[in-house]
Order: sequence, then structure tokens, then C-alpha cells
Amino acid sequence: MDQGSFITLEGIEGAGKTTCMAQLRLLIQQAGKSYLETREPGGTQLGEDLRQLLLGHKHTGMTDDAELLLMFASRAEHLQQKILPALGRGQWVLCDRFTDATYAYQGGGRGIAFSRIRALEEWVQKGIRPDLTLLLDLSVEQGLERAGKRSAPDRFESEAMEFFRRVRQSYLELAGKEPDRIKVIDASRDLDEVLAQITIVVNNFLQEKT
Ligand code: Z5A
Repeated sequence: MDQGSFITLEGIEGAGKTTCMAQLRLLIQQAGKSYLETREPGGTQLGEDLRQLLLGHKHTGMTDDAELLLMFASRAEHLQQKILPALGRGQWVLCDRFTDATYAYQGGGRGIAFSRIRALEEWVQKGIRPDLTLLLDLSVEQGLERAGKRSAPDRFESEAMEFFRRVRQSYLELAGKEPDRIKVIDASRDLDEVLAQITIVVNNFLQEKT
């Protein structure tokens, strides 16, 4: 049976993950792979309900620990119900955000110690990690300008610039520690240039897998 891979997209607000997911999907389709496209928080009924709690404005004063645990509750359900079964069937899993977002937002942004996040990662994921992560990197100003044109800000998008600077910095530090897995894409460029970078990285990865 064909062996699947787990690919994630990451970046700050407005980095272009949704836009770039379409290109990733196309490349995986062109390679003839069966795939599951999904997102976090979310991806299951429970996960999508948790997403509404996490992104909506009903619980603006949510504690940092509650936010972290809800992210991992969504992830636990997602892994058991969707991601692991798909990988078990030999499918490719294309996921909009995963645990790198937790290190960046709850770790870098909120200031929760990475060691506590790692403990939850080990407990919930039991060694399951993405095989490839595309980190769409651009300045906070550019990201928020793009995101702002799109819709009303969610609970995260209402944070201050300094929060997003820490998030971006954490993402770049994660990429520095794991350059083989996390590929930094310059998302500040015109869309066709960004998509060209993604094509090169994903095609290289597909070649390595075959
Ligand atoms: N979160 C967390 O804190 N901890 C966790 O563990 C996880 C998540 C998993 C939901 O994420 C929130 O959850 C997120 C972090 C937190 N914070 N927020 N908000 P989300 O991924 O669903 O939400 P988002 O970051 O706002 O993503 P988005 O809405 O999907 O935006 P995007 O995908 O990055 O951007 P886009 O919609 O593709 O593009 C934005 C606009 O820019 C759009 O008009 C595009 O046409 C345009 N665009 C895109 N690329 C370009 C280029 N290259 N040039 C010009 N214009 C462009």
C-alpha cells in the first residue's frame, strides 16, 4: 500500500495559508495521491465546536491554560478520528495549522513554557508529527493588512502587534531548529512567486518519498 505523509501549513494571520492550501492540494492531486484536507483547531465535529469557542468573542477572558488545553482537546479528537485513520489508509493529510501553531501562539504569544506544551504534545500525539511543514513567513504589518481586508477580526486577530511579533519570532525559531521539516516560504512576495516556492518544496518532497 502507498504510504501517506502528513503536511502542515503554518504562519501568522493573513500569511496566505488558505490560498496556498489550494496549490498544495493541486500538487498532491497531480502526483496521483489520495488525500485528506483538514484544519486545526477543528477537523471533527467536536473540534469545530471548540474552534468556535476559541476564535469567537464569547470567552474573551479565557485563561491561557484553558486555551492551551482546548487546542490539545481538539487535536486529540482530530488525531484519533481523522488523521491517524487517514494515514493508516495510506492517504496524505494536508492540515491547515497543527502543533507548531501551539508553540508559536500559546508558547511565543501567550508566554506558556515550551516544556509544558511539549508534555502535552507527547501525551496527545505519541510521536506523531508532520513530515513536512510549510511556514509562510511575512511581516506582521503585511499579514494583518491582508487579513484585515478579508473579514472581522476573530479573538486572536484582536491581539496587539507585539503578540504577533512574538508569534512570528517563535515560528522562525522552530524552523531554525528543524530545517529539514519546516521549510520557510517568503510569503511577502506576489502570489505567483509564493506558489512557485511551494511547488519547488513540495515537488522535492514528493521526489524524496518515491
Ligand atoms: N491557533 C492557536 O493559537 N494555536 C493552535 O494550536 C492552533 C491555532 C492550531 C485560527 O487559525 C486561529 O487559531 C489562529 C491561530 C490559532 N489565529 N487566528 N486568527 P486560522 O488559520 O483559521 O486563521 P487565520 O490565521 O486568520 O488564517 P486564515 O483566515 O485562513 O488566513 P490565511 O489563510 O493565512 O490567509 P488567506 O485567507 O489565504 O489570505 C489572506 C488574504 O491575503 C486574502 O485576501 C488573499 O487573497 C490575500 N493573499 C494571500 N496571499 C497573497 C499574496 N502572496 N499576495 C497578496 N495577497 C495575498
